[in-house]
Amino acid sequence: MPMSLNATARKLMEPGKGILAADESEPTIAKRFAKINLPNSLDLRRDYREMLFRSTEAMRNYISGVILTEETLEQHAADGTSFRAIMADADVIPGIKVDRGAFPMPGDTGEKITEGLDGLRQRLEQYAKLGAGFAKWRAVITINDIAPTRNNIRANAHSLARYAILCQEAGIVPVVEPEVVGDGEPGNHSLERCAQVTGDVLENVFKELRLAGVDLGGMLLKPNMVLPGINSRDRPSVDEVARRTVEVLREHVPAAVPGIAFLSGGQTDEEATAHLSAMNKIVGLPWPLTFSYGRALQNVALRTWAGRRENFPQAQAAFTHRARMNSLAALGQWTSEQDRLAA
Ligand code: 5MM
Repeated sequence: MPMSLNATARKLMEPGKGILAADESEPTIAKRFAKINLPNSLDLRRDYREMLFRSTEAMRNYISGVILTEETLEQHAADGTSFRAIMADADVIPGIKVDRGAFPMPGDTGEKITEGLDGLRQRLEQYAKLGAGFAKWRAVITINDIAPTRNNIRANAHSLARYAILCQEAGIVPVVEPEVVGDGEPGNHSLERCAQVTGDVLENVFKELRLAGVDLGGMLLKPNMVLPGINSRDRPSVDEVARRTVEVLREHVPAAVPGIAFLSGGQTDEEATAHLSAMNKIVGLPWPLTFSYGRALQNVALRTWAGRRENFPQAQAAFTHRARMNSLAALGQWTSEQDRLAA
């Protein structure tokens, strides 16, 4: 019998585990590869993802699910083993990014609207047959002098709700990702502005999810942390970020949601880990908190791999270290000393 939505969501939130976001679209992976002077070829993309998914220690102990792209969901390692078989072996749930990307919103506010609803019902049926247990859709919310507009927040929240209910109909757990972007331009907003916008966005998202009839017990939320923009003069402490993030979430995220898995959003690896750990030290949280990081899990592994299969062991060690640090953070047990000693 297939697992219930709630059981899948809870398995993704297993204590001490989190989600690996490996769903870089082609333009994004091309950017990541370009930084280490690699072309964006099919073989290199396969090798890179094989290196990650065959990090057996990390996958077995610290990772509950991996967000894949359409390409990777059906891909095989160089020796012909399917990525899905590699994940099944490590008891990791395969997930899939189902949005088609964020495109400029009509008008000139600099905002984006995520596309991909047309044909989504049929695609989800196919993904479910291929074994996807969860699916992710990312909405991008911009902060600038005139944004976010009410129109953009509502449009993105509505799309998230339409995607989420379609996922649940297909027996797939929606991982709802409304990202208030902190590392884009101009990026000079304060921590408080991020808190206010994040609260507003979450309020609208849950309003639309309820209107669409989404079962809140059968979904996960993937939000940004409350942080100042990348070019802001605000320098909040780790504890301040943790406190404000939890305050905003408490105010706007119903306790019925089985878990929250944060995106890293351009934070340094150690910041993303430290913030998560500090949040998990706060007592009486209504939901478990973990990671669903892309860059903050992959940065060092990507550079260490450098496009060479012979570097797999070192790159896998780097990935395993980061995954273990974030596992400790998901339990509220991470320390910077441990991070450095073990590095
Ligand atoms: C891995 O990147 C994901 C896909 O982004 P694009 O569609 O823009 O290529 C992205 O949605 C990611 O899952 C989240 O933003 C979390 O990644 P970070 O790096 O912010 O933790």
